[in-house]
Amino acid sequence: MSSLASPTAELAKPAQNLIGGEWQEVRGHDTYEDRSPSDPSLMVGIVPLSTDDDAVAAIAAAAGAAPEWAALPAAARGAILNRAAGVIERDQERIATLMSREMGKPLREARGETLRAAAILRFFGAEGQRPTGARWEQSASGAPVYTVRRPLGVIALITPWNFPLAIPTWKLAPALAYGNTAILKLAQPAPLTGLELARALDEAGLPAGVLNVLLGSGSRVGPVLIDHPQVDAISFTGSETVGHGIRDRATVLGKKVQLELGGQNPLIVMDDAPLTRAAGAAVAGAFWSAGQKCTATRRILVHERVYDAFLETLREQTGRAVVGDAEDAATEVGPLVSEAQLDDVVAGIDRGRGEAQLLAGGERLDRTGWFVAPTIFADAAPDAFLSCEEIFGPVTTVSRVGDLDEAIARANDVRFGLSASIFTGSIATAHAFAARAQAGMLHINSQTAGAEIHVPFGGIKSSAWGPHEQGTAAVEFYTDQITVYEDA
Ligand code: UN1
Repeated sequence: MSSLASPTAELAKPAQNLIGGEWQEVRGHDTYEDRSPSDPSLMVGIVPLSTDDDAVAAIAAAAGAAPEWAALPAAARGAILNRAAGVIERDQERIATLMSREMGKPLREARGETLRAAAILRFFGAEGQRPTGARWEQSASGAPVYTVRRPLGVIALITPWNFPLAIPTWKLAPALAYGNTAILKLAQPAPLTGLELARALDEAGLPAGVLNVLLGSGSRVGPVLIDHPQVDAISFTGSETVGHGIRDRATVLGKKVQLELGGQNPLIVMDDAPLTRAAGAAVAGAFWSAGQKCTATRRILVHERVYDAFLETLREQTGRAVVGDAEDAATEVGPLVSEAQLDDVVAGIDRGRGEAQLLAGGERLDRTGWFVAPTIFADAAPDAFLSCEEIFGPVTTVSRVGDLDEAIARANDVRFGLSASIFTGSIATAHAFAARAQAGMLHINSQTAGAEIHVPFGGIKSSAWGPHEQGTAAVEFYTDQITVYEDA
């Protein structure tokens, strides 16, 4: 804790935007208090609400810096990303502690997320050493025809609070690596963690204007970012409603849009599954970080032959999950990010009580902070609210299924398609699941959450729009592909 304590004077000063290479006060006077969800009496910082004028200034700075940044060799851009990775690694413990305090992510996971951000920067830092296109021969002459990638220009990155460092990084690192400049809008409930990414890049020598950071409310500055003619593309992670609104508005303007939205992720437990491991994955997927992941396990579909045995181990493991202050290294289930989020989750649980049987939890915890007990409902009907909608908290459902066909049909019977898991000892069952489950990320014998940095990440159906993110997929969104016919 002491590593973070800021002098009172510094706390009293509002955080700043980064625009055109300068840390600037916002062009308005409204601020809010950023408090710790584990203990709301603990102030983390004072954050200003950016205005339309701040957004316009950020866009102008990004547009001004774009030509020179795009003209640098990719390896030179990558060297800056690599140096920023080193800064994050050096400051790992301080950043992880800030993340835990500000967002309520348990320290164990916050440490992992911090290192994940550094690894993402290193992956994209090496893009300058990888192929940028393919080369063929023209049919009649044998002369070359090849593809190249070009940056899009200025990209707005609108990021959520639940991965307050990793998601800004996995949008920003490819945006910059491929030669774009960016405006990064950090989420209102946990923006100070994301500012650490900007600080690291600043320290690493990123030229002025290449990255511009806006604090404050998305509903305030979002419309400016979406509508402004100098913004070429928008990448957004967050709710389905907001995401679809951004898509509908931006695509009409001819902009490229990438959305990562919600999930209603199933985990299937077959009768040949290792039950203890499957229950461990269900607990981790449903309850770690208090279920505040779009990849969290919302529905557990269990073969009827092992239902009772699975339920027993699930309840037992849920009972053992360590709920506590996010900054305690032993904590597995921390608080919800804010009181508003707590109210939403409690309202979802109350609605669930009317449609399914409550097996565990179901209450706000009687302690300081925005805590809800890990909650399990049984036998929610396929069309129940609990089965169809995303409650963004430590809430999951468990249901009986008769066979694999029924499990896959139930798994697919939602409008979302982000991630899905199966636990089975059978290769044939696993392959049938891999062929038929409707989700962008499928897990065989592992939990629904979690993502490797070097592989594509993204959903299908209503969980996403546009190209996938991360790893080898990121180039599709952040560049245009151009084909060059080269005759002498
Ligand atoms: C993960 O499961 O580690 O907002 C990543 C989210 C997702 C990221 C999940 N876009 O929760």
